[in-house]
Amino acid sequence: MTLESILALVPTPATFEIAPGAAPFALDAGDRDGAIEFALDVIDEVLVTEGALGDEGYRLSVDAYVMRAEAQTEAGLFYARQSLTQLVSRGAGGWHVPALSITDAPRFAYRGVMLDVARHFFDVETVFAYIDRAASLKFNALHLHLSDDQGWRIEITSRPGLTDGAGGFYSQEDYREIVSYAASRHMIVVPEIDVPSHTHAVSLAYPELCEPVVLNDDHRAQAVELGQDLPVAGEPYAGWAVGFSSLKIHNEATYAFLADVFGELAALTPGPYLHLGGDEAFGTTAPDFALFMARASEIVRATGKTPISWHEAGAAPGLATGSIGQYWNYTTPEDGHGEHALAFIRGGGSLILSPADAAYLDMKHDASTPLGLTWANGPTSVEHAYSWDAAAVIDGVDDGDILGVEAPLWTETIATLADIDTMAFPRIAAIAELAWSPAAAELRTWASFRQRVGALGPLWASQGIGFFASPEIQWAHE
Ligand code: TNX
Repeated sequence: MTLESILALVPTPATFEIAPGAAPFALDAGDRDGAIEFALDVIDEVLVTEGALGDEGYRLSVDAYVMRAEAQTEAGLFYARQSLTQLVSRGAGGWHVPALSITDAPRFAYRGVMLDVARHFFDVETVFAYIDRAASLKFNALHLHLSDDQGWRIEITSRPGLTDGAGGFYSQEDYREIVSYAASRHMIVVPEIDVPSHTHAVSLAYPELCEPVVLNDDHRAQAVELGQDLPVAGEPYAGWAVGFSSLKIHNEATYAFLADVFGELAALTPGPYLHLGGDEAFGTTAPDFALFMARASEIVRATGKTPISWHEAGAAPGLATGSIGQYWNYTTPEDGHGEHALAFIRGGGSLILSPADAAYLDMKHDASTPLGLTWANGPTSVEHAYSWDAAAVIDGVDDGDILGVEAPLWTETIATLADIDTMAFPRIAAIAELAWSPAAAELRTWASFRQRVGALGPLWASQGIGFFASPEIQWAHE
């Protein structure tokens, strides 16, 4: 394989033509970073008003004399530039971009990555770095999991006790900076406050809002297996148990709290969505869960934002109309999970697909991976992360019901940017392609993907991304 013989682009474009044997656009010799800077300077960028490129599409044409990008929006030009960056390579005559033309637009409007900043907190610079990585793969949404049992990570001025705990949090000014950095890379921020469970951190600051800890046999067995303490009322918790905490559901003060929190978040967030969690409420009865999710989702909607919740909330008949469900069960759904997901579509909403056995970036790559978890059907290879289709997961759900695809990164075992990189890469590129590339795109195959992703190794290395050098991929060295 030579780099010249493949179109080294991830996600692969909707359509393209390579001019075989045509002279490439030559760039000044120099180090790779320098070459890329030069390429971005010389590209001829044109905003067009007509055509079918849409909000995010672009056309790119390169020959020996000119590199030209056309789009109807700044976002489209931005994606043309991301493609160009990946297409720079070194051939016999130095750095160049092959002669080609590409017409490209995304399959799904929502292409997300999630970072859990609650289990481990990540500073603003690290979030910026993750935004850069995601934007380079044409993701357009950063979902921040801002609260969990282990910590509350966003300043809420009306409830100042929430951020008294250890570990760190974003001031509202920090959050605004994240939002504007993301916007400059054409990404929205989707903030998540996970309720009614995953709220032990709330109970430390405002115990009157929360139920006592409810433990089950799984919690006890897991604590023994992992050698971790069980959660205790009134004490900070750093273990991996889930679903033992809950807000009080029959208490008006809970809903006043939610109105304050989601009200402040809505005011800070220009994007259209607020995520309210709703997963793993193991200590809550089904009727109480339904009542809570109905009221909480209406509180979110009253802020003017569209509520997103994890798909379990589809069990709640009174969920706010138009709610979006984020599906986390497997690429082959277990009993009941597909039905809960379908409830969002019946309720006038749509789905974001994040099947845990394929899209969860915190699953181990293989049995020897030091970081990560294995609960989602064991480790997740790059091939498995790649080899599914969003419209084939849930019977009766097709492209029109799907808002998009998201790759979550939970951080029980992940504490640094290097940890993020080694867990996310290269699988994040597989999810990027699932989210962007049309199912029928010529190169949307595993055989092609593993070559194209291998060709990106030198670019990632030059950007300081310590990707997992999966043996499934034949990595290029230059
Ligand atoms: C499941 S699936 C969770 C998180 C954990 C994650 C670890 C879902 C919505 N929640 O609470 O951090 O597994 O992989």
